[in-house]
Parts: sequence; C-alpha cells; structure tokens
Amino acid sequence: MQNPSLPLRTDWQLDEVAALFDLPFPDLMFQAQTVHRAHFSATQVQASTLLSIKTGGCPEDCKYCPQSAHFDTPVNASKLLDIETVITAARHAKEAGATRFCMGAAWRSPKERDMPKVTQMIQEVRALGLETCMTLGMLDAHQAHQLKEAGLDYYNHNLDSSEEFYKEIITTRTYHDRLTTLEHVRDAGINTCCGGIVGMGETREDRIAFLHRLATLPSHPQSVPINQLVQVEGTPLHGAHALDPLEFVRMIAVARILMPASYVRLSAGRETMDDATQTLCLLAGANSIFFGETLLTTPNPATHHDQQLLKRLGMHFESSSYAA
Ligand code: SAM
Ligand code: DTB
Ligand code: SF4
Repeated sequence: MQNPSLPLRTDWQLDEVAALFDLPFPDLMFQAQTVHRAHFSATQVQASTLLSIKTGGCPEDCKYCPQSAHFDTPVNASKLLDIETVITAARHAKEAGATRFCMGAAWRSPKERDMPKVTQMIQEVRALGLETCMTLGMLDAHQAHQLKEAGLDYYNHNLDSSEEFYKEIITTRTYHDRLTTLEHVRDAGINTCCGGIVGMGETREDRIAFLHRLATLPSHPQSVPINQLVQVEGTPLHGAHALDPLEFVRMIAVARILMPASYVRLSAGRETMDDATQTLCLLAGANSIFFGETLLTTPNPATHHDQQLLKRLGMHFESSSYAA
C-alpha cells in the first residue's frame, strides 16, 4: 500500500512508465486501485461543469478542435458571453451537483481588454460557492497574477500529447509555449489542470511519453483531464482510428499510479463510451468527470444518466469543499 505521506515522485523514468503499460491488466488495475485507495475514497467522484464563454473562430490550428477557424465545422462563432449568462449557468451547475465551474474560451491568449470581464466572472462564480477553473489559451506572468488575484482556483492548459506527436497536431504554437504558460500558472499559485487527448492516431510510445512528461513536471498537476478524442466533422482528425477502450482504461490507470494525489478526470469522450468502460475507468482511479449535457461545444451524457450510473455503482459525487 502506498503511504500518502511519502513525497510524490517527479523523477519517473520513461522505461518505468512503459513497464506499467505492459503489465497484465489485472496487475495494473490492482496497483492503480491500491494507489487510489491510499489517497482518495474509492467511492467519491468530483464533478466539474464546463461552459464555453467564447465560442469558435479560434486562430489556432489544433487538428482535433471544432472551434478552430482553420476548419469548416458545425460550430458557430460567438462573442464573449455577458456576466449574467455565465452566472445563471453556474447557478444551474451548482444546483445539479457540480463543485467546480470551468469556463473555456476559444482564444490563442486573452486580450487585455477581456481581462476585466473575465476576472469579474471568477469573482461572481466563486461567490456562489463554486470552485473556479478557466482555460483561455496562453497566459503571460502578469495575466496569471491577475487571474489569481481575482480568486481563480484552477487553470486548464493541456500538453495534449507527447512533444513528438504534438507537432503533427498543432503548428501555430509550440510545446514549449505550453510549458511556459504552465510555469506562469504555477508561479502565480494557481492549481494546474493539465492533461491531454488520446485516440488521435498517436502510438503507445506517444502515450507513454505524454504521461511521463506530465508526471515529471516540477509538480504534478492537481487535476489531470484525460480526454478521448471527440470526432467532429470538418476537423482533420474526423475519421481517426478509434482507440481500444481497454487502452483508454490503461491510460487512466497509469496516470493514477504516476500522480497518486492528483484528481484524474475521465473527460471528453464519455458520450460514445458505454457504462462498463466508464466503470472500468473509475475502478482504474479516475475520480472526476465533466458533468452536464454539453462539454464546450459537443454533447456529454445526460446528468440523470451519470447520477444513475453512480447510484448503480454505490458511488456518489463529492460535495463542495467550501461554502459561499
Ligand atoms: N483555447 C484554449 C486552449 O486550447 O488552451 C482553451 C480551450 S480548448 C477547447 C481546451 C482543451 O480541450 C484542449 O486543450 C483539448 O485538449 C480539449 N479538446 C478540444 N477539442 C477536443 C476534442 N474534439 N476532443 C477531445 N478534447 C478536445
Ligand atoms: C479538457 O481537457 N477537456 C475539456 C476542458 N479541458 C476545457 C474540453 C473538452 C472539449 C471537447 C470538445 C468540445 O466540446 O468542443
Ligand atoms: Fe483554439 Fe483551444 Fe481549439 Fe486549439 S483547442 S483551436 S487553441 S479553442
């Protein structure tokens, strides 16, 4: 049994990560469960609700993304939402049982003129008694401090994949750019939410290198979203070869073992995942989900379905860690 008081390792070696992926499935699951139970309740799941506060028309060319202006997708671009709309959505999310509200903008990075509105959103969502998370693209050090001062709890910025495979997916910014934004977020004292996407045509080696990179950052991201590609018509990755669901479960289990105290989120892609696969992910150490019927622009399972699934499993959603 892993001792929760042991320091978290950030010195994982690539071959150790590869060896975890190579374990027989029962041994991998046992190890992941053991680590999970040493740090968390095995029956609790944290729920975050997403809202796209500025949709589409993004100048970046991420090949998976329906919001990129480079591709002709069903997404209609819209301007930054007004505060009232955001607060109403946050209130509904809280009533449904979410403890964190994640606001996403299809930006390369926020403009100075957007910051007053964005910081007001953080303050007002927080005043409802919800944890706040934002994902607005690249941040400089000053912007990260502005968000921290407004009370932001988490900033989501994903590495997405291995450094090698990243180059095939995005050409408008570098892996290094991403690492720099993560550094600004950490230095500002904001919790990092950092993960990636699988099912984009990457190899097992890419998945190993990606998780290795996450687990050897200066500190583990407090929240690790593992997304399965949501295939959207018009994006270059539409039609990519689907990943074996058991490989997805392995991904979750290895993430759990490498980053024992982090929340590992079973993120995008649940809409096309059956209940049995989602259950295996929860057994493998996933302890957070996106809750609510839309992710940013694509569908997510119905809230009553998620509530039912947890009930069938004798599991429950985590209640809020702080009050308004
Ligand atoms: N524009 C900001 C950025 O990229 O940093 C924030 C929003 S962006 C939509 C947040 C994350 O959503 C991406 O880093 C990516 O990992 C994930 N994502 C986007 N499209 C996706 C898709 N089709 N399937 C799965 N995950 C996706
Ligand atoms: C993350 O890793 N997954 C979320 C969140 N961070 C912002 C986004 C998933 C987006 C899925 C595609 C869409 O709905 O547009
Ligand atoms: Fe823009 Fe983010 Fe989509 Fe990339 S993932 S195209 S940066 S919204």
